[in-house]
Amino acid sequence: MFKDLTTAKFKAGKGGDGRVSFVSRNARKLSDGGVGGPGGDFYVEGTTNLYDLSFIKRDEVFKAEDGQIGGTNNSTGKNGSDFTLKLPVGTSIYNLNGDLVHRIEEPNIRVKLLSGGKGGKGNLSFKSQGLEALYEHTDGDLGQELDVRLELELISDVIFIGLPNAGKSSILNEITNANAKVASYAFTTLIPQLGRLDNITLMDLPGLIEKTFEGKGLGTRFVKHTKSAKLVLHFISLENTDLIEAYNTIRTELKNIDDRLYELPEIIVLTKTDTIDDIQQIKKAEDQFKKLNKKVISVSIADDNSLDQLTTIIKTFFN
Ligand SMILES: Nc1nc2c(ncn2[C@@H]2O[C@H](COP(=O)(O)OP(=O)(O)O)[C@@H](O)[C@H]2O)c(=O)[nH]1
Ligand SMILES: [Mg+2]
Repeated sequence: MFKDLTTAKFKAGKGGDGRVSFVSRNARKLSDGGVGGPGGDFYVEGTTNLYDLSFIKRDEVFKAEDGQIGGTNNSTGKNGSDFTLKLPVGTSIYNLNGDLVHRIEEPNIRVKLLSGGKGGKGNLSFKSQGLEALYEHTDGDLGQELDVRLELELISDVIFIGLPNAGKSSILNEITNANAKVASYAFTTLIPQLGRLDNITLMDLPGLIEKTFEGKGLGTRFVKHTKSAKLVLHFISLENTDLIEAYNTIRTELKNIDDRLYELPEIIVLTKTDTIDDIQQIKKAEDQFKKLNKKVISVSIADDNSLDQLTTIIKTFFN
């Protein structure tokens, strides 16, 4: 199940404790315990390979490694390894007071959130304090910790809308690297599908429109994931007998869901041209929308040329 909200605990590593140890020299016992290794730091990094937060269990603990205890012969304990948590681009990290700690805006940039604890002092560090300090040492400091609430708002440039079966998932799969489920059972899932076309992110949001048609009223739950979108592709299957009616049905629905989405520039994508024998009929269909001053293109997943034209139109919009 798609998850865009969760809680977790982030921890940097504890510093290793200082060592108490001795070396015998000329019948004298000398302190030689080293300092503990520093605890690992805690980082976060954005990735475009994750599309939701379902990989995080509620209150899951993510932790950098602790430093190790100091060694003999004044050697420092081993460092704890750093930990990097990868999060989908668009994730905001809040503390439990609700203050924003960090927002993941871009992929592949590592940001340190929490520092590991310093290592404790070994007994060698207390040498100058005389015999009574022979067994002195300090424990390593605790690493910084943070209880967080993670909230994801997906980043997308283009939103796909249309009635179920219009061909949205099929086209997303054809023109991007996405692997969306095709066929009518797909609208039983509520997982937003994203695909990349160069550096443009396309999003098919089953549930935005389709679920409202199922009477589940889930449309608005997904609106927050459309905030960054700049273009709507409106898919209409040429199998519809009344294309304008199909168009208006979705437009009315969209206006109810979100004004901003409704006002975005829109391109009409008439799908499944391969089901129409008469080319004139396709032209007529396009003309109906051109008369409404709409940008329109006809495609079929069986016609590579039409898909190339569609990608060109999308890329040109963002140039
Ligand atoms: N003939 C034909 N069928 C298509 C085309 N595109 C999609 N389909 C079929 O239409 C059905 C619904 O497609 P899907 O991509 O799941 O639509 P979605 O509900 O809008 O995501 C599937 O059976 C697809 O195989 C097309 O260009 N031509
Ligand atoms: Mg679909």
